[in-house]
Amino acid sequence: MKIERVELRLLRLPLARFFETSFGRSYDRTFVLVTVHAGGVAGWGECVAEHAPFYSAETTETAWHVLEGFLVPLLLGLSFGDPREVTPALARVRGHLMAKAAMEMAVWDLHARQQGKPLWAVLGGSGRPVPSGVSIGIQDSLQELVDRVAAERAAGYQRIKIKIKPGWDVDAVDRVRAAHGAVPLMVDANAAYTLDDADRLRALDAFDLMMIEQPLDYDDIMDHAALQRRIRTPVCLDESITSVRVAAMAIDAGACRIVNIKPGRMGGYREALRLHDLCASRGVPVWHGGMLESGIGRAHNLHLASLPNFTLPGDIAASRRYYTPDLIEPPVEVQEDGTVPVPADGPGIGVHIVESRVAAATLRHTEIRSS
Ligand code: OSB
Ligand code: MG
Repeated sequence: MKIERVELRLLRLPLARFFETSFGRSYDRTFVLVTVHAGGVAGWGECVAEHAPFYSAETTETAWHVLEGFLVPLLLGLSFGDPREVTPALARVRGHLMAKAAMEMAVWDLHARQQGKPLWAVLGGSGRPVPSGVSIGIQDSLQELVDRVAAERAAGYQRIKIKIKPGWDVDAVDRVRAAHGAVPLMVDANAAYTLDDADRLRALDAFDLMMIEQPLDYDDIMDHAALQRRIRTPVCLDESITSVRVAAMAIDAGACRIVNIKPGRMGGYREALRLHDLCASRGVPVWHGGMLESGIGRAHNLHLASLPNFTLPGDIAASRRYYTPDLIEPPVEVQEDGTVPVPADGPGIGVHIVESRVAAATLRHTEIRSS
C-alpha cells in the first residue's frame, strides 16, 4: 500500500460537562484528526494529545508539528503490505507516541476498509460488546460526586472510577461507599502522590477498591513497586506504560497487577496488541482507557477493546457524556447491561463521520501529498 495524501485537522469541541483531574479542569477538548487516503479510500485516526502537556509531554501543537514535518513525510515515502510495518518506519523519530499513534491507527482503519472488514477483525478482536465503566472527575462538593455516581449507575455502567488528588481522596471514597455500597469502584490519581503519601494511600485499602490507577510519577516504575508492597489494593499503571518493554519491567518488578491499555499512549495498535498479548501471557488483566475522545477515537477504542484479555470494564462511555452532538451518527450508546456495542456501520471503524460537524469544529486544516 502507498498512501497518496494525508489530511491534518485541528479541532476544538466543547465538553458536555467540565472534566477535572489532579491536573486541573477542562471545559473543552482540542485535538488533531488524521485522515490517510489511498485508492479512493480514507482512514481516520484521532490524536489523544491534549492542549496542555500535563498527562504527557505531548500537546496538540507538538503532535501537529511532528506529524506535518516528520511523520507524514515518512509515511508518504513508504510502500507497505501490512499496517504493522508503519511503526518500524517511524522509529527514527524519538518519542511523540501520540502523534505516531494517530497516523498508525488511521492506516489500520484504511487497511480494514480496503479489505471490507471491520477493524476488530483485522486487529484479532471478537466484535463483542465491550463492558463499560465511567471516569468521574473531581467535583465541587462530595454531595455532587455522590449524585454523579448515582446518575451513572442508573445509566447501567458496570464500574465507577473517581479521580483523586491529595485533599480529594479518602473522604471522597468513603462518601461514595457509604451512599452506594458494594458498587465496583476504583480510583485514578493521575500521578498526584509520592511515596511519602504511602500511609494515606494505604488508608484506601479499607474500601475494597478494584485498583488504584497511577498513584505516583508518570515515568516511575520502582516507586510503584515499593508502594505495591505496602498496600493491598492492586496498582494499575496508565501514564507509565509507554511501551511493551516498560510494561514487562513493571510487571516483573511488581509495580502493577493490572494494566490500562491506550494505543494512543504507546504509538498505536502494533505496540498495544503486543502489550495485550504480553499481559495475557503473564496473567495480568487489562482494560481499555480513554482520553475524552470524540466518536472517531472512541470507535477505535471499542474495536480494540473487543480483544479477549480486556476482561475489566473500560473507560469507554456513551457520546453524551462527552460531546453533544458527537462527530459521528449514530452516537455511541451504553446498553442496559452496561456494555457498549462495537460500531458496525460499514468496514473499518464502522461509524458515519458527520463531515459538517467536523468542518464546524475545525480550527486549522492542511493536506500533504506525496511528491
Ligand atoms: O487518566 O485515564 C486518564 C482523560 C484524559 C486524560 C487521562 C485520563 C482521562 C480519563 C477519562 O480518565 C476517560 C474517558 O472517559 O475518556
Ligand atoms: Mg488514568
